Parts: sequence; C-alpha cells; structure tokens
Amino acid sequence: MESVSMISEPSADIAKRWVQKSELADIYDKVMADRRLSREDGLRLFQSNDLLAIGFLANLVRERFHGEKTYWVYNQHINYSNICINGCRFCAYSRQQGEEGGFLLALDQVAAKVKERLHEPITEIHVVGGCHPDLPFSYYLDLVREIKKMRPESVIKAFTAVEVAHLAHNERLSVSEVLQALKEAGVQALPGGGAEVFSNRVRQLLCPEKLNSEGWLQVAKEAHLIGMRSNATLLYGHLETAAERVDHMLALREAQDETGGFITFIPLAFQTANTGLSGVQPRTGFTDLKTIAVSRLLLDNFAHIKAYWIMLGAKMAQIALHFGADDLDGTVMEERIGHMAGAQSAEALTPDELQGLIRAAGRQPVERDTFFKPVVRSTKSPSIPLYERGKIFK
Ligand code: V47
Ligand code: SF4
Repeated sequence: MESVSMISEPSADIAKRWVQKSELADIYDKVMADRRLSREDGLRLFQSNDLLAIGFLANLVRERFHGEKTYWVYNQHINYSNICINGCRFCAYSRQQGEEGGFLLALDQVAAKVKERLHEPITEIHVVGGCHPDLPFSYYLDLVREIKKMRPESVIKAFTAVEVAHLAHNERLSVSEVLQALKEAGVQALPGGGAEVFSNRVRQLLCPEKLNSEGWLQVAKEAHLIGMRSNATLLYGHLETAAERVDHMLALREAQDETGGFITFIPLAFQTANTGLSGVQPRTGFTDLKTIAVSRLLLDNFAHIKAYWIMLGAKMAQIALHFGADDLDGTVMEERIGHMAGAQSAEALTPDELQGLIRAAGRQPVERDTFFKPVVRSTKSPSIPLYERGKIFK
C-alpha cells in the first residue's frame, strides 16, 4: 500500500512529491533552479491555499540561505515621542501635539532608560518616534550622542525614513545632510518602519500626509549610498490587496538590486485596536504565514526575513521559522506601537525564552548584532538576568 511505504519515507521527500504534483509545480522548478520569481508567481502564491506547499518552497530558500540557523538580538526599544503630525489611520500610538496621552521624553529620561539596563549585554538600541512638529534637530543628535556615550559598544538603529525626511523638511536640509549628521552622531542603521504599503491607493486612504513611497525608497537608497544600512517593512492585514503586497515586495527587490543596503525584511502584522480601522476583518494565520513565505520567495536578494514576534505573537512567529523566516528580532523590553493597538504578545522576551522558542522549533539559535554578525560572548560578559517567567504564551 502506498500510504504505508510513504510513512517510512523522509518527510522532505514526501513534501517534494506533493509540491511537484501541485498547482505550484512550475514555481518549485524555478526555486530549485534558483531562478527569480515573477510578479505573476507572487500573485499565484497568494491565491493558492496550499499553505504547506508554499511553506515548503519558502523553507527551501530559507535553508539554502541559513540552514538551521535562526537569529535573535539582545536589544532595547526606546520610543522618544508619540507626538506626530501625520495621523495615520492605522496608528494607535500617535497623538497630536497638546492632545491627551502625548509624550516627549526629555534627554535625561532617555538616558535613564538606557541606564536602567546598563548591566545587560544589549547590542542594539532601536529608537523611533513620531514626526514631531517642532522638535529641533539638536534634540535628535544629542539623544544619539547621549546613548552612544553610555553604550559605546551597542549599535544605534534609529529613526525611520519618514522621520529622516520630516527632519530634512523642518530643518531645510537635504536628506543626505540629515543622514550624514545622524551618522556622525552615532546612528549606524535605520529601522524599516514607515514603508507601510507602497500602493498610492492605500496610502491615500490610510496615510495621505505621510512621506510617499518614492520618498521612502529615496531616503533608504541615500542612506545606503553613505554606507548606512537599513531595514524594510510591509504593514499588511488592513485594506491592501495581495497584488499590492506583491508590488511592494518587488519595489524593494528592485531597490535592493541597486544598492544592496537592506539588511532584513519585516512583514508587520496589522493590530487593529484603537486605530481608525477597528472595523477591518482581523488577519488570519494563513495571511501571516503566506505573507512571510511569499516574501522569502520573492525577495531573493534579501538575506533575512524577520518574524517580528511582537506583532505576530510568539507562537505564530515560531511557526514562521518553518515558513521562510530566519529571525525573531529580539528581547525588545518595552514596546508601545503594537501594544497600544492591542498586540497580545508580551512586551519582552528573555534570551532564554527566545532561544527556547527557536530550539523547540528544531532550529539552532544564533545571537546576532544589527548586521547579523554572530555575537560571541566571553565569560566576562555581564550575566543575562532572569526575567519574570511565563510571559511567552500569553
Ligand atoms: O512604521 C503602526 C507600524 C512601524 C501599527 O527595523 C503598526 O528592525 C502594526 O518599523 N499594527 C514601526 N504595525 C515598527 C517598525 C519596526 C519594528 C521592529 C523592528 C524594526 C526594524 C522596525 O509599525 C510603523 C508602522 O508601519 N505600525 N501602527 C499597527 N496598528
Ligand atoms: Fe506618526 Fe508613524 Fe503613527 Fe504614522 S505610523 S501617525 S507617522 S507615528
């Protein structure tokens, strides 16, 4: 009986035969030949409900890049302000100036947040805020210098392309002058936020005031030109179509062909609560896994795909490690953007918890820095404190 003999067959062989007989057989052939997938292929992958076949294909590419290695980073997030002129409809985090709930951290408050964790071996400080109407450039530069002084060994990954363009506009400087000054102050990489979906249709509906897609890509490319690297995101699970997701990925692929400066791609799962989109159909697990898998397949020139556990939840992020993702992001410590929009995940995971998730998925955890260089800890490194346990599977 065929079913009996199949049981003893290695599961990868069974999956391979399954995909070869499926509607995605020609895409399998392309993946095996390491050929670039087309827009049409991306659309067909999103249309297909053969999730395991899609995951199998994405996993082939993921393992070709990284084998079992799965990355995590010991990082700290600092949100310096939520005051923002843009008023994006999907954002529960921002406030207008003067509105209740708005905040702006003074530099000594930022310093206190860094100081609180100086005993921890943090390798990356991730800093983002809103587009504040009148915060002077000196605030941003002093903030970066202060963090650098306190944590000279950590990488500062700060300010999205949207914040950079906003600063340039407010200060009547060019984008490249702003980037150069930030770099001199100590910024080594830009986070990937603000890309949302490049579709003009969606941007008109959700964030018409925000830097447009050409502007976002231009800032990223200019950063790459002066030797700064950056990340790229896609906010999905709201009003966008599958075709708009595919086009977003292809625009990033084209930009990466030009500069090679993107470090990682991060599909950001939309959280609906307290936003102007509370009524939209909540995302499904299928959408999460397909979006990660399709991005792994289309973005053949991106080394890394991040399953950002804050937005996905730890369990879905763990499963994504077999659907194309090779990175979970990090410890984070304090997160506002997703949690103000109802994210159900914890706000921090310990290194033990992150590594436990990775091992339980049958993968090999590797601590990395911002640029995915493995972190080698000497025995003299400060010990990693144990946090309150039991917060992972909330
Ligand atoms: O730009 C806003 C998104 C981004 C919501 O580069 C929302 O390593 C979900 O970009 N639901 C900021 N997402 C976060 C970000 C990020 C996070 C972690 C790592 C990195 C990196 C970058 O969050 C914003 C926006 O696209 N966002 N509102 C929401 N309701
Ligand atoms: Fe402002 Fe960013 Fe929120 Fe848009 S997503 S309102 S730019 S903080």
